[in-house]
Amino acid sequence: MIFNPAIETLALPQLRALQSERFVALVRYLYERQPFYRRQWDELGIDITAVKGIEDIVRFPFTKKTDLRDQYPFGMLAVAQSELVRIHASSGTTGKPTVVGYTRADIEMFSEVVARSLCCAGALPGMKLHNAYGYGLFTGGLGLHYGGERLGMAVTPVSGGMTDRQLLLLQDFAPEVISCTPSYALTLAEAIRERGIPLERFNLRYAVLGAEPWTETTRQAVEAGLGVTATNIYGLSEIAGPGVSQEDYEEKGGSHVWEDHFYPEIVDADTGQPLPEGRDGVLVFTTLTKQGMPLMRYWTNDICSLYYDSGSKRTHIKMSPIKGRADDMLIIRGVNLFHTQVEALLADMPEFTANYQLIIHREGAMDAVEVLVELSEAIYQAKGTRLPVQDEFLGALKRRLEKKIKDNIGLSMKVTLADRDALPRSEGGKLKRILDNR
Ligand code: DLL
Repeated sequence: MIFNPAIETLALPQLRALQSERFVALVRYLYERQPFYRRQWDELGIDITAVKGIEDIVRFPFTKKTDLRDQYPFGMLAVAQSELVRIHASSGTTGKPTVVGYTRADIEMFSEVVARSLCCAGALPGMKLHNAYGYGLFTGGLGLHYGGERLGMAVTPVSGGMTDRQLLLLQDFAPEVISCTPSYALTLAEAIRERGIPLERFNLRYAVLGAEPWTETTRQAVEAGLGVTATNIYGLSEIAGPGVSQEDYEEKGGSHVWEDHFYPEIVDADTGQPLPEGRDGVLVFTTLTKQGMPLMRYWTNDICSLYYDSGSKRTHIKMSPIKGRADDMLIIRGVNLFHTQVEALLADMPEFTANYQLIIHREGAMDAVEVLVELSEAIYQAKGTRLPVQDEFLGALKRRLEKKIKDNIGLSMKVTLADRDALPRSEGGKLKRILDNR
């Protein structure tokens, strides 16, 4: 089902006209109400009366996370604080959090894009949603919650963690849809396997996974382990929260950006110049309809590409899966590396689980990467329950992955085989895959 067919299948010329109209209004709105932007644009001599359409967006500078930090807590608001109905914040690893304020209309828009996303993921009105995203300052919990209700689902606000209780509710409430981080979906799938619960006890059909990068390797494991069709949901608090883009459950591959509200661009990480369709670069968003805290050309730091897919049910542009964040990109001996590149290579290797970790350390003057991968149940069944320490088979397996990494990524990495369940698991939230010991 398409939640809002009039908008989601709007022909591109009309979509562009709508974006232009909204963009011109946004520029005026920000200039009148937002001292930060007015000062910045005045200093740069930007004549806002010359802004006629969305193509003029390139005249404006980017907004960076540091701008939001500098304006902490409420300096980015374009409305009086009394007009807000909700405040979220993203917990930065260092310093002060990034604050986002929503008006009532913003929450309605946010709920609509999540409702669209859920439909795009396969959900229908009347189904039940088991929402295992964290409730709190994080936008995942409340974001999916309001979107599910908006679609007409019964939402259980389970939040993350307490895996045994999750399994109980999944069996007893029999939801068709689950939403959580991909790493937590792996935790749940493993817990089901370990406890020997047959998949027939569950009624799950769709999983809506996001908030961290993931690949086909994780998709295979989650789909098999939970008996679902798993799709990608993307978003960030600064722009709204989850539901900025969503992958279609039948098409898979890329995620539709809801372009009538969020105007996406891909730009070169170094020069900031716009890049053509299909090229990887930094994803930048302009919010076209927000009232509380609209952002102009917000630099997400996420790396992906954008492309139109004429074979799709919807017209809105698609974004490729996020490779990683520019600030999480490793540069190892001159080669750029995202951990998702290693994850992707574990697909079609049934000897391993989808759990892995990269450890970066120094070897003399050089950076070295050790890849910890976990042996899957298949190996134990093949070899009995105890693993021999020295085993030709395991040695060959290790060398096979080392060669695959070298051939595909162009870097030599040391592969270390970990015992099943030895690596850290998500306990509900985002999982850290890289340990940098340099
Ligand atoms: O993670 C919002 C969200 C909640 C999205 C639930 C999807 C599901 P933040 O905590 O502000 O918001 O983190 C945003 O997380 O810039 C990306 O780096 C990363 N991210 C979010 N979704 C995906 C995804 C939420 N599907 C940051 N794939 C973003 C890859 C993702 N990375």
